[in-house]
Amino acid sequence: MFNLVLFGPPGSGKGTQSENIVKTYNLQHISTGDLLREEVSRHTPLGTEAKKYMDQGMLVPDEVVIGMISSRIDEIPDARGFIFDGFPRTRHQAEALDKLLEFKQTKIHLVLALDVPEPQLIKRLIGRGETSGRSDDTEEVITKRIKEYHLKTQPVADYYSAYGKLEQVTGDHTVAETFASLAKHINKYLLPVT
Ligand code: B4P
Repeated sequence: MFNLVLFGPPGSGKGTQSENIVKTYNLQHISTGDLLREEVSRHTPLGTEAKKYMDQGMLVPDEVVIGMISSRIDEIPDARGFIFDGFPRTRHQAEALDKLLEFKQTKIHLVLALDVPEPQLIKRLIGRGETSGRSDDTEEVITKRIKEYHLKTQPVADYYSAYGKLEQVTGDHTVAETFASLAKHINKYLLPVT
């Protein structure tokens, strides 16, 4: 089993690149953003609670997200591996993920961090907001999400760096060029299936 974390600030292209990685390496995609948005659209109690945080550009409480991840991993017992997109976003989430994977006798093998300059992030997210209708893609909320990232999520990079698992990848080239840079790292662990 090979497990990858795709890391980076809001709008750095985690969701975009995950699609390519999933197809090329046959990994199971777990995106906490997608899982939360699904709960919101189904108007579940979890979704109603999460929406309050998401609409303000804040992180959803750790326990909610960790519980969701744990059940999703359990649903796919024979996976070739997982790509975690947008998770972990706090040090507490990173530690919880390590414990969950250890219980399944596996671990995080590689963390790829997408590096994109802040003006570019804002431009991309405003652009996405114009078509996606996502309530957290307004300029005011985007600014808060980026602040929240620096405060709570950036330390996750140090956590993985201390274990020698972190690799930085430039994320402001085209989607194809960025994918090629990510693939160079993944190929050291796993052969493409396509
Ligand atoms: P997410 O859904 O994870 O969203 P994201 O970080 O904004 O986007 P991503 O980096 O995936 O960017 P994308 O590929 O779409 O989080 C949303 C919210 O959910 C969070 O704010 C939080 O409230 C909550 N949440 C999620 N996970 C959580 C957790 N673990 N704990 C607590 N709360 C959590 O790309 C963005 C845009 O850029 C797109 O329009 C794309 O087309 C464009 N783009 C991508 N790559 C490009 C490139 N190379 N060139 C030009 N444009 C590009």
